[in-house]
Amino acid sequence: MPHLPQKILIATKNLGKVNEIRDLIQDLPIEFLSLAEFPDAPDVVEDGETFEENALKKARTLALATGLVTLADDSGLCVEALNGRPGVLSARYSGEGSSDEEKCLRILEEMSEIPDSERYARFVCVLALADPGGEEYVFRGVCEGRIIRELKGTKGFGYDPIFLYEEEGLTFAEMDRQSKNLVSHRGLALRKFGVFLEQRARP
Ligand code: ITT
Repeated sequence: MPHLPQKILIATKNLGKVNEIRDLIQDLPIEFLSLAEFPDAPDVVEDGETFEENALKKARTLALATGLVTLADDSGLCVEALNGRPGVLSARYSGEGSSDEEKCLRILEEMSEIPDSERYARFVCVLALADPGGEEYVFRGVCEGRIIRELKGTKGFGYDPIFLYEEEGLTFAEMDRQSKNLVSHRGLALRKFGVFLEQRARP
């Protein structure tokens, strides 16, 4: 991919992700399209064992289906005391179609006996960029924190209300989008993606 693509499809159905991605990639002459503009796009079964496998599968499938350079995000929460769960199962932990609150409550329940000193967790985000010709790139970001014992805050999405970002003393759901983006797993991966695009924008 020697040149900057004119259009990039953001292949996610998660509005929380779309908002964070749009916030961070604003300054380049690229039109970002969403899946809302492709109602017939295929559903991708996320059956990989790693975030990388799933992100690449989503990006590759949608790039081939639409003919557009496509960016996909696979991400999730990995809790040390739960042997890395929910991990790649983050979106459907607590059952298919469960709400964000139900997913958070399930983690809290599973961790009820875990002492404060062992509640380490990390958010991981893998962004995959695929072009219909078969070129593929991956950008990864990780953010470390702790799981608290109740839900706190109403911003963000997913597991944000139970994830304490210790440097701020706040959960991600108590931080506004800009502050979260500065330190989050997705923010880090997106900045790597931004550098990649800027290198291609130079004449
Ligand atoms: P797409 O596959 O359409 O992108 P999804 O929500 O199904 O959307 P994933 O399979 O990557 O996406 O699942 C990621 C889940 O991990 C997501 O649904 C949240 O529950 C959680 N997650 C990821 N990033 C998060 C963040 O920044 N804050 C809170 N929870 C997050």
